[in-house]
Amino acid sequence: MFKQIELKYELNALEPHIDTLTMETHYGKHHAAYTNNLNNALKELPELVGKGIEDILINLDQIADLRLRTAVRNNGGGFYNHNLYFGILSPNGGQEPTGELAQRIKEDFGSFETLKEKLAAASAGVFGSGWGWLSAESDGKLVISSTPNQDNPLMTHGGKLTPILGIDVWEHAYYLKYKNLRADYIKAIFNVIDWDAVAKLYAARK
Ligand code: MN3
Repeated sequence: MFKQIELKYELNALEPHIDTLTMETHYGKHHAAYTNNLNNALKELPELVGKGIEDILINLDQIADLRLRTAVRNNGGGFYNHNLYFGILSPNGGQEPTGELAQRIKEDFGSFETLKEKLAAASAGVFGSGWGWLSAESDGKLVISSTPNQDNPLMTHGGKLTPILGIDVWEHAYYLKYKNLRADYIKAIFNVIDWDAVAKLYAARK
């Protein structure tokens, strides 16, 4: 049984950048539903019991039944992506990265500001529902990408990229407060991204 990440902050703690009603709906309904639907799909896939979610998502093509493969792709992706998303948000976020991650950002993008601009542009440019991503290769190189739906870099790069930061640009992530202004939501979310949490994922990359 996969379980939603426990939040390290209250549902109203990310105000005014992420509003309370959005958090209640997003974490309490959407993420809960992905998790529930994933667990239901896995009841029909006993061979996957005990595997980690990363392993399952990297090897989706090993699920022979196309209905179940789609269910795990969408709901397993939704489960994993939101665990990452809610885990790298914090009311104490918005700081500058430090240490190894900061050094690599400078090497790969020139500056933290440039990284934020490029990540914001990739996220804003998703057509329809999807995600903007910052991931790391095993040697530490940082890669920005985007995916549709609940796909993620584990699926698109066969495990060669470890996602370390995901920006959810589904309308359910921002529409209650920002309406059609996705770019304003993306600008605001940088105020609550916990770069210490991102750095931990970077250090733990595979
Ligand atoms: Mn979402």
